[in-house]
Amino acid sequence: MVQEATSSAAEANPVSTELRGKILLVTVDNPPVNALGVAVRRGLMAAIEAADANPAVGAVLIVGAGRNFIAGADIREFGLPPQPPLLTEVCSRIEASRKPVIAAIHGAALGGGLEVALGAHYRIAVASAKLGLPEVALGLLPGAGGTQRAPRLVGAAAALDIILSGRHVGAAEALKLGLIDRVAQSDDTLAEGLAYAQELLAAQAGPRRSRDAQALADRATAQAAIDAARADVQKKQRHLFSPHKIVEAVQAALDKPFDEALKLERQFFMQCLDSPQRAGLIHAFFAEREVAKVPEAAAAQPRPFKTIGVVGGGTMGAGIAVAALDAGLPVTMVERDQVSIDRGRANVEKVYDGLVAKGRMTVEGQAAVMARFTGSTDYAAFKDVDLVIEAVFEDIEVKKAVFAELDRVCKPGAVLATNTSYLDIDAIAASISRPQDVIGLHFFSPANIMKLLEIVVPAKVSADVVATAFELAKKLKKVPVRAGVCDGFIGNRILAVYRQAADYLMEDGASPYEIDAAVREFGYPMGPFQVSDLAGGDIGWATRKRKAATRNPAARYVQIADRICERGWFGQKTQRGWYQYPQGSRSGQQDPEVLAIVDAERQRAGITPRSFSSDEIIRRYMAAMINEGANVVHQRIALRPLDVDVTFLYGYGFPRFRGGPMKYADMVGLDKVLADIREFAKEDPLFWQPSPLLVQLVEEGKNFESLNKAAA
Ligand code: 3H9
Repeated sequence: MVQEATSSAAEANPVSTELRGKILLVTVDNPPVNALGVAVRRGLMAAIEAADANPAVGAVLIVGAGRNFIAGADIREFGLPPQPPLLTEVCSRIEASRKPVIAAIHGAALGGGLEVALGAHYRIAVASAKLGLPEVALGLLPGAGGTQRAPRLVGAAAALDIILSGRHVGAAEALKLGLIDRVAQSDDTLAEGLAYAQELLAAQAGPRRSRDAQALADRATAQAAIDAARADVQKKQRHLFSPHKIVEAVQAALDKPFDEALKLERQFFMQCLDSPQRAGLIHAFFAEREVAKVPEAAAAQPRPFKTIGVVGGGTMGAGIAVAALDAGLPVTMVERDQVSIDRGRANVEKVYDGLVAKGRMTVEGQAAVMARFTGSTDYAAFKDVDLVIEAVFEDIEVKKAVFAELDRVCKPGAVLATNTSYLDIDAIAASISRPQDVIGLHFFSPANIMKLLEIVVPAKVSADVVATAFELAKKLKKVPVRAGVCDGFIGNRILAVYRQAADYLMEDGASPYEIDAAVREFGYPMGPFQVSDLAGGDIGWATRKRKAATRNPAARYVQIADRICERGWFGQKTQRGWYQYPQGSRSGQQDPEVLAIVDAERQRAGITPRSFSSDEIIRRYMAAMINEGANVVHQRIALRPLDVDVTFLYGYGFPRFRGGPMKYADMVGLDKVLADIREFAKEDPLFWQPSPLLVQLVEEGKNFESLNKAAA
């Protein structure tokens, strides 16, 4: 056995080679995920050169060390000057090898990782391997031959599906599609890869290049698939840049010789790389991983939890119960009486009934899940439960009464959580004998679907309870964001402010329909007035009434929404709100009577309406959001700007390709945002008070990202 280093700095080389008989074993070992940084690219290039030059080598086997084959290009290198060799050159060099090259895949073979495998001549994968070309999720396209080799191997329709969705393809499906040649019999990737290589050697199978594969031979079928994808992307992904380029790259695979099309793919890749969408999406990728890095999780071990309690069987409580059941946890739900607990159980069951009806769950599966659910009207049912989440009516006295019961029955060390969306958790914690165990877990509705979980950290909570909450989020597959205690925490506090900005815009002259249209054009799925109709106008109305007594009388207050609610127009559920929903339709129609109410309110307030361009609507809407986001960071309600970004990406429909409000602010330029705020302040200095943090950053010539970096 010959251990052969491919560079003089062997210890720094993440690609090692070892001759096993006639097979050159090439191992990529670049933790954590074997990303294809420059050293890996150089190592692979050198390994293939060495194999071609060495007569003792009959075949090459590429494997990944650790948990994955290769997870793709090194995303951290994007935006830096490219270092040779380019990955596309590496893949082409592998493909050009005179010796057969085999990729043996386990774990993730994603993006550039799969492209390396497609550059190889034969592919074997263990059954649990996940293959995919997820570049689209980063605002990119497969830029190392993926848009050319994949269609040639699996056809245009399958390739477009894989590349445009970015989904992970299991080994069995990959085999069926023709993306790989074999699914391994066992999980021993190395042994299986070596055996396959031996077999190929014995059969004298030479290189077999993906560029020569023939799955595009039926041109008419391929063209029809491309046309369908083009139409679909134009309709559904209007705002995005890279999907359109993906379709054109696959078109080139059909129209042009391989080498020419490969060059075009590179050009498209570079255009994507330079787009602000790439910057926004990659920010989102790292931000959603950074949010879980909080001081308490680093300092303390989570408390073990095996059982979950839920107080309240309404929409929220049932959704939380389903989220926990879906994660395999047993759930005990307590309600105040038999009727309520029956309704709570029915609310949980309804979710699974829906899955069964859609064929996504069997009746037996449903029964097995429901066997883990216990309903009770007695708090004593919580006596052995490790973590209880309260989801009762939003009233501090009601919540305190629930916590008094929990304090009485729960075992020492049980985590006691509240799902409140704005109440003072410090006050709830102070009302019982064990404030160190009390934390906020703010789920978003529907709680079994929405990914965001605000973990609200009161003053007296112990670090291990915070660590437990982050562990729970992981178990429930939620994206956790750490928030401090204040009215509305991160998300709802900021929402209240930009929602107000939308109301001011409306009273000053923009129609709710113009505002919604501008916000949709910005990339949101819905505008704020549509969201209000969906959520129910009565919810906001109740909040406004609650806050009326404490509202600053000098602050501007727009009454239009109250006029709408007074008529009982609460949105979709009443078939009328800001829009009309005839016969329960979900797509609203503009309502001239609403416009008349808006007009009457303007007159009452003595306002002469003016027109607003979409651009100005967005500038005001975003300035309000960013400014309050800066306040939230300044007051340490959010640890970092990226926590605000993730909150809005996962809880409020903020367009992911813009990276979140704070990333968007960085891209616009904080000086411009501040200049806007100062301009708007001339009309209403009370509302448009620049955040001290924003002012400070502009003065220091810094951006929000500098704070993310400083915290890392
Ligand atoms: C591409 O390939 C372009 C090419 O077509 C063309 C080029 C010319 N680079 O997710 P985890 C880090 S684009 C750098 O928590 P898991 C991650 O930030 C790429 N770093 O683990 C984290 O760091 P930290 C296409 C990366 O087990 C750590 O690794 N590929 C990369 O839950 C662990 O990650 C993709 O989009 C990377 N490529 O999931 C795949 N990937 O510990 C992206 C991860 O400091 N990656 N990191 O927080 C994934 O989907 C998941 O990471 C994976 C593992 C499924 C692999």
